This record gives sequence, C-alpha cells and structure tokens, in this order.
Amino acid sequence: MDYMKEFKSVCEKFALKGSVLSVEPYGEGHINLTLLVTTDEKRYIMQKMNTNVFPDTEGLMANICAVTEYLAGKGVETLCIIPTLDGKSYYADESGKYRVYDFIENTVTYQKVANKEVFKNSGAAFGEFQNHLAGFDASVLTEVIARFHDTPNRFENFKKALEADAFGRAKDCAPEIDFVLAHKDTFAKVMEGLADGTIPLRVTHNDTKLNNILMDDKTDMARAVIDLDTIMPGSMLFDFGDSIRFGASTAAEDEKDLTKVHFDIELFRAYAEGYCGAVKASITEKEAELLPYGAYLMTVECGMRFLTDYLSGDTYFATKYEGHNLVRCRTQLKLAGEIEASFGAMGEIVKEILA
Ligand code: ADP
Ligand code: GN1
Ligand code: MG
Repeated sequence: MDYMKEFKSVCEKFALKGSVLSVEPYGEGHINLTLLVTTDEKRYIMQKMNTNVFPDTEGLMANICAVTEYLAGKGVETLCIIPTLDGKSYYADESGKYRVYDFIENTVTYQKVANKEVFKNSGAAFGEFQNHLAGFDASVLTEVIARFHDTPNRFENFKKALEADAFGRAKDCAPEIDFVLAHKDTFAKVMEGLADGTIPLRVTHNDTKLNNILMDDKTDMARAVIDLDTIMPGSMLFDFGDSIRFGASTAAEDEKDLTKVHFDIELFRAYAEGYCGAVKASITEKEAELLPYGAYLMTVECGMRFLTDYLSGDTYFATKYEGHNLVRCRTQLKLAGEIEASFGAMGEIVKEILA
C-alpha cells in the first residue's frame, strides 16, 4: 500500500507543524493501524482507530483526553493529542476514524525484554502509573470494552466460538481446547474478589505489555506509558499479570518453536521488584498474595482470547499469516502452565520483596 497517497489528506485535517514528507506503518500493535508521519519540522504518530474493537470513539477519546490531561497536570510525561484543524480530538470520514499524537522522541519500545533492568524499570513505571491515577475520578471513564478482563465471560465467549466452529478449525487445536476446558474452574478469583469487595477496584491500564511503554533510548528508564485505549476501572492484578505474561517469557508472543518458550522466574522477580517497590504503600495483603495468580490468569485469558479469535476466523487481533493466532495461543498456554507450576516460588519472591 502507498501509505503516503492513502493517508496524506487525512494528515492534513490535523494541526500539524510543517508539511508532510512521509507516512509509513509503525510499531507492533495488534489493534490499531499505527502510522509514523514525518513533516519537514517534526514527527507524529497517526492511528486509524480500530472501530470494530472500540465502537464508541467518542467515549474512547474522552477517556484518553481526561487521563492525559490529568497526568500532564501532575507533570507526568504522557501522550499529547494533536487536535484536528477544527479543534476535535479525532477526525472521521467514510474511510475511518483517526487520531494524532506527538511522536515521543528519543525513546524505544521493546518487543522482548532486553535485560532484567529494563523489565524492572517498566515494572516501576506501571506501578507509578497506577499511583498517579489513584486520585483520578473513575466515574468519568466510559467502559470502552465491556468485561475486558472478566475471564469467566471470556470463557463463555470461547465456548460459543468452539460450539459454532464456523471455520472448521477446532480439529487443528484439540490440545489447546482441552487445556482451556481443563482449567475452567480457575478463572473466577479476581472477578469474585472485585464483586465482594475483597479486591479493590482501581483505575488500571489493562494492557501493560512491554511495547506499551516508551523507554529512554539512552538510560532505559521509562519515559511514558502509552496505548491508553483500555484505561478503565479494574484490578491491579490485571496490570501486573499482563506485564508478566508478555515480558517474563524467554521468547516472543508468537514464537513457533515452543521449546524456546519458558516462564523465566528471574524476570518475574525483576518486574515484581520494580512494581511492588512502587505500589508498596497501597497494595493490600490479598492483592500481594494473588500476584502470582494474576500472572497466570492474564496469560491463560490471553491464550483463550487468541484461540477464540482463531476459531472465529481472525476478526479481532491483527494477524500476519493464517494460523498466527493459534501460534500465539500456544505460547500463552505453555507459559500459563509453567506459571501455574511456579506459584510457590513466585509467592516466596513476592513475600521477600514486600517484607
Ligand atoms: P495498538 O493499540 O495497536 O497496540 P499502540 O498505541 O500501542 O497501538 O501503538 C503501537 C506502537 O506505536 C507502540 O508499541 C509504540 O512502539 C508506537 N507508538 C505509539 N504511540 C507513540 C508515540 N506517541 N510516540 C512514539 N511511539 C509511539
Ligand atoms: C492487544 O493493542 P495491543 O497490541 O497493545 C490487546 C491486549 C492483548 C494483546 C496481546 C484492546 O494489545 O488486550 O493482551 O493485544 N488489546 C486489546 O498481545 O484487546
Ligand atoms: Mg499497543
């Protein structure tokens, strides 16, 4: 695709500095189409938003405006929305809905943990992010994706996709289906805790993978938490768990060779040191106890989501080849199994850190 030809006129609807020199695809996100826009003065990120995943664009952008304004007001580096020429937070035409952010320069995003220090720093940053939002009024937030980390509900959706088997793919993934079915009674702990008040409802990011944080390209210290689409009330176990899911693996999320995929407990320790160090004052005893479980839950949930999408014909996550979602599902379920087998050791590490 000629991205410049396709999107230049959309770029011109925004209050950009300079004239557009190039438009190219950027990053490794699974949801939005992310474009790097370069003008003769500076760089921007433009995203064609995924309206299948986020149908309520007004609510989504209102959430992001409110959160970024709040964070900026506290002096925290965050995404900066570039308005349209008529002062709106996004632009819509028959081809889609678009938003533009300042490109945050001199940063890197990691697709895989480069070393323990980077992962520890990202843990501290996601913990701090939660601290920064502790005073934010959650009632102004729209729930842009209902029941996002409601794992029992995700399981119900998985069962529907399996029953329908609309693409005849269930036959290719019997071991994965069996794994999910065998674990069905392990999915409810966090939802139950939120419902009965034993787990506090907080404002959470909900998509805390390593490539949703920008690190300084010289110091590897975190600069900004990005991908704010899923900020909603939730549990800190979601944020902690999702980071471990992605980052404490010895291989990429879509590694085909499962012998390379392992849960690395030393990476878990590094992240837990950073994260717990930041939330020490607010984490409850029950949350601390459930951190290992949170890592398991987010990993098995994500595996189940990839499997559901595979069974449903790949309509949710962006895929690069047929079977991509099944490959992703396999890494997640392998990790989930290993995490489950490491609960004891993980619990000891959390205790040590919080002692
Ligand atoms: P998705 O929702 O599809 O995951 P993201 O918002 O996470 O999309 O963006 C995809 C990638 O683009 C990020 O992982 C990051 O590498 C890069 N990115 C996004 N916003 C910025 C920004 N403001 N400055 C620099 N890089 C960015
Ligand atoms: C998606 O948007 P992105 O690529 O950062 C997904 C997450 C999954 C993740 C798996 C809105 O994250 O929930 O955990 O892929 N985001 C949404 O890599 O569904
Ligand atoms: Mg992202």
